[in-house]
Amino acid sequence: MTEAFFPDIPKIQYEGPQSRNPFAFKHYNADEVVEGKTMSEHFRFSAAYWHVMRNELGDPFGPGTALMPWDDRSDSVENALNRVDVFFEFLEKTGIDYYAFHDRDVAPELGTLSKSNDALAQVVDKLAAKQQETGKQLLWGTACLFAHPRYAQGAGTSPYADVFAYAAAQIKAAIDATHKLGGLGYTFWGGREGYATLWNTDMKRELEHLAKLLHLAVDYKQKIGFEGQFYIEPKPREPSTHQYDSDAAACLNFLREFDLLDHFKLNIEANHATLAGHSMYHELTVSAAAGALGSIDANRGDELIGWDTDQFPTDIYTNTEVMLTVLGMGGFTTGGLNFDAKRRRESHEPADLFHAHIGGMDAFARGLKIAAALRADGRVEEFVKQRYASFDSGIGADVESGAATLEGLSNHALSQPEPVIPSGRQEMLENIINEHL
Ligand code: XUL
Ligand code: CO
Repeated sequence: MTEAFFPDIPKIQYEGPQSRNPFAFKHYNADEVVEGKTMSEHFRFSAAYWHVMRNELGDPFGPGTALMPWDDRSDSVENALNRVDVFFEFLEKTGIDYYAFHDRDVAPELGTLSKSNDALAQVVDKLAAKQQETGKQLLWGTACLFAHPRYAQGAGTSPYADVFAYAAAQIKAAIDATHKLGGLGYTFWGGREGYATLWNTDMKRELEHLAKLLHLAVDYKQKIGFEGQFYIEPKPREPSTHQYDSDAAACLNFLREFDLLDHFKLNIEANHATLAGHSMYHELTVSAAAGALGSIDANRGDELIGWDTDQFPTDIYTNTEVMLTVLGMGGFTTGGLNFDAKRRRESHEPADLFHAHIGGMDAFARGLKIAAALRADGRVEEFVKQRYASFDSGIGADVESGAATLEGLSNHALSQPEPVIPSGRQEMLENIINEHL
């Protein structure tokens, strides 16, 4: 394979915690076995095409700063095809096995839908060839239904039927592309599926339309025999004032209300969780409890900034919670850890792409090791088990089995002294976590 684009960057190798080489892993050791699986099997790391290849690092106050010497900044298909070589060199050198894309990341939006579809098909052929050559896999594909001005008032929730149809057309082409590439999943993130003001919005109709669009996608998926997992990705706002897929609980309720729960799992993103006023751990726990945790967009926010900063997931405490949840559900099936994360605007050199992903992978390796150590230690798990032990027998078991009645519980309470409850021991448990950090 050509290695023309990052000439100064070596293939990143594991050198261990003592290494001071910035282009080496200190903790991520792809083949190291933890709880019976290699690290690379646990994480299923994925790189986001939109951040690695297309994010120029602009912000609302200034243009992009990213140096991309391989990119002529044109909308030509040639430029798009050339980016594929750059991206696969990046995947090879970082040892990341999966990737994710939006249709418009990999191929340009051209003057007409049919030209855009043709461009996408050409790039997909090249992606297929590169996958074949390298063994890399598509974690999920998606359609960008939020950037073009036609979607300014929504895609599936647009008040305008022709916009709804355009969104459906883009989803069809993006599912076709994902199917052709053997994608393991397909994600729906509704950046504009929400509202700016209720004064111009028929919420009930918009929600029904969104559900209709997802049903149409499910029907199409079944028709063409695409077996990848559908995901819905919660986020409360930005760009919309309010997004309907606001958090995991809202998504689950929406899916249940519209009879979609069998066809979707959730793709949970850390910075979206915090924007929703939740911790990542909360969102993962809600999803996992519903048997609906499918995949993860790995990143983090900034405590001092109230928007979606999409920083690399370097917080070891959060990564420990993530990996505890993933290990607890028996690992990913179709999903993985997709770095939906971008460099800071100041980190504009190509080398920074490597530092960023190395940091995320190392920080997750530490999270995994700590999570595995906590599970082997067992004290936290045992504490939680004991905390609920009164439901294992007697009146508690009757509650869980459905044998209890309100009168029976009343008689039980009347016959007992005032309940004395033990401590929740939060600080002691936090101390145990810190013992392993
Ligand atoms: C936006 C976001 C998206 C989705 C895919 O905040 O997370 O990039 O992951 O559309
Ligand atoms: Co995301």
